[in-house]
Amino acid sequence: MTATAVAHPNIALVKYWGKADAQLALPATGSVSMGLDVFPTTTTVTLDGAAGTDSLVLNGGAAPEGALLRVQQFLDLVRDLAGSADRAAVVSENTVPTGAGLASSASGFAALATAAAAAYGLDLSERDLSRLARRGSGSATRSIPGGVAVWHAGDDQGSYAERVPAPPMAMVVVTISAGEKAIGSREAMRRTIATSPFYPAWVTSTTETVGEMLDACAAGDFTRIGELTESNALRMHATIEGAFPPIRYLNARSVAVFDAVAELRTAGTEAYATADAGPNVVVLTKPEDRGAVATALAGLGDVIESGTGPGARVVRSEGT
Ligand code: 2P0
Repeated sequence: MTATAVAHPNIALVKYWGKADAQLALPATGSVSMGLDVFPTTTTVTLDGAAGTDSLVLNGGAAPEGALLRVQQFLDLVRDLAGSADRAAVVSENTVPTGAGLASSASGFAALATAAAAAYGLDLSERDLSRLARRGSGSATRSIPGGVAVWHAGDDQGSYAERVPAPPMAMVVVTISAGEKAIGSREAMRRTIATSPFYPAWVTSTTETVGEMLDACAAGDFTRIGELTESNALRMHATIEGAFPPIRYLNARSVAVFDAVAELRTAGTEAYATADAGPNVVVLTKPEDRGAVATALAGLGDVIESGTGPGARVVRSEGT
């Protein structure tokens, strides 16, 4: 059996920051995202009953040991579900430009979950596929449905992502730094929970914001969606900066993009900034404004425009 799947990254409008259960990858709060239509990951999983171990090729080269281990642990979950002992060869092509600063784990584990489920003959609903992707990486949960999606907090059964109705939206990715981030989000989440005095307030306020965001999406209220997006991103960064030792992802050039976005609003163009675990900034716009926003921000970094993207899907499968 072999299956190939494609998945896209997503950018959170209401952020996921911290787990309630690391083993089951249950988030401390819900989150809401927009899927992108750029930077797909394409992953092929081929079962090999004769192989003694799983293998992983990333962008044509041997994968780092840590990445292979994470993929093997994920495939163990799939094998448990399928009742199979077969090892697999995994080949993954990630089109995120080096240093774009968009986490590849969301599209990566969404594509892997989709391809592996098909290759191992699991017939999973979208909900169960998103629960499975969650075990690979939290943000991958939201790349299964694509579009504008909510990832529910809850127990193992209840923590999945699904699409929600929303107005047409676009994003402009502003890449500031090609450098590796100083500290990975997994470790940074742990440190934030353990040491930031602001973390309990983050959980309380974000839980509230998820509800407000879903209301704004259902109402098609782009302005409210944008205001909540920028506010929630800054609250996340404030919470992370409250950790000890402190973690600061935004740099002076990131802040310059937030300022430029505020100036765009003053000048009458609706745009709202957000940022994840790194210095790059992503700007939420209306589809009709994305070109103008990209032009206005072009001097501050490399800009790439994106519309709202599709969910993960199998593009090829063979065998019996
Ligand atoms: C998000 N981020 O909601 C947040 C905002 C980064 C900042 O999800 O440990 O790679 O694999 O569950 O999903 C990045 O964390 O973490 C992330 P794990 P993940 O998009």
